[in-house]
Amino acid sequence: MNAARIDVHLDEAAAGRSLRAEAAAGLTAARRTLSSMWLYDARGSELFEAITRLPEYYPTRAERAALNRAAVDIAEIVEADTLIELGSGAAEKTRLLLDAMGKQGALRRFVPFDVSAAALRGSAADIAADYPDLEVHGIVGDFTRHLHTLPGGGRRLLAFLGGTIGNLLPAERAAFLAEARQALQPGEWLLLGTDLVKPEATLIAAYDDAQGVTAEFNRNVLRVLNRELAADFDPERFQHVAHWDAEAEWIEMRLRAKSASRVRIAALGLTVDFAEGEELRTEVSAKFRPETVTAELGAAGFRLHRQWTDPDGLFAVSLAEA
Ligand code: AVJ
Repeated sequence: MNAARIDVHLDEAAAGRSLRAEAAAGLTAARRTLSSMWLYDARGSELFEAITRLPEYYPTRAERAALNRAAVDIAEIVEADTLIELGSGAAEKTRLLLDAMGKQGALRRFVPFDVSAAALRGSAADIAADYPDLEVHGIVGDFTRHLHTLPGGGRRLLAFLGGTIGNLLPAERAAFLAEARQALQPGEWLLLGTDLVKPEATLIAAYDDAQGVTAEFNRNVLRVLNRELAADFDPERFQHVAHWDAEAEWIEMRLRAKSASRVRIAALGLTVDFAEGEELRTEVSAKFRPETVTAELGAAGFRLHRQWTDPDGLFAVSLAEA
């Protein structure tokens, strides 16, 4: 049996400290914010999986359709022997690339990279079992801090799919792309998935679905804070809000206090008062225009080689050379 090797580069204690410091700052700021990383505990990850199957949540299906069109061309253009996938939860889309790259013939190694050791062990083992000739080398790390730990050698394709880059603020995004460029050698490749700007009604429906799954996903973050930070939020007293910021071109998920409430966050030594109607931002999800993706890649030192979308033009995958 083909076993997967897993390297752990994440110091969980240090990661926890920086996340808590950021939470203390964000919860006491004039406009309250929380890192979207808190959304993904086990229940949050399950709820996100349920979101990807909702009729209104088009990004997952649209990206799959774009990759379906693109995978064979990508494999022939890059001729890579290594596929590195950041945030490698989406095993189904990974397989589209692995299959095309396997047929092309150069592929030898798959490097899934994820913050969650549990998710990584599962997907690495599944891929290792289904692709017996592939060397699987998983890395547990934070893609905003540990890109320099990626194994070198050969000719690598670094894939960052799902539109997750949209969860970074513009300055964080620029820093991430610059680090990705540094981690690659000239002639190696980046494949980037980005959700595209579209009519507001489509976006709001995708982030505020009729069944309320996204609302539950958003409110679950308060349960995470209750458990991880010994807080006493009452999730039922907060309403899910999806807001389109037309200026910044991003969706914000927010939690709006239905009534005035005082929350104790014991592990941070904090008491936070919410006025009725006051909002806490829990996520930004930026939407892109094809030409801004090209420009941002260019600013980081990448050269766009080709861009694909799904047939409806909802989502783009961009292939760029380092
Ligand atoms: C997994 C981060 C790409 O931003 O669309 C889904 C998360 N948030 N519904 C996104 C999410 C609300 C999703 N990403």
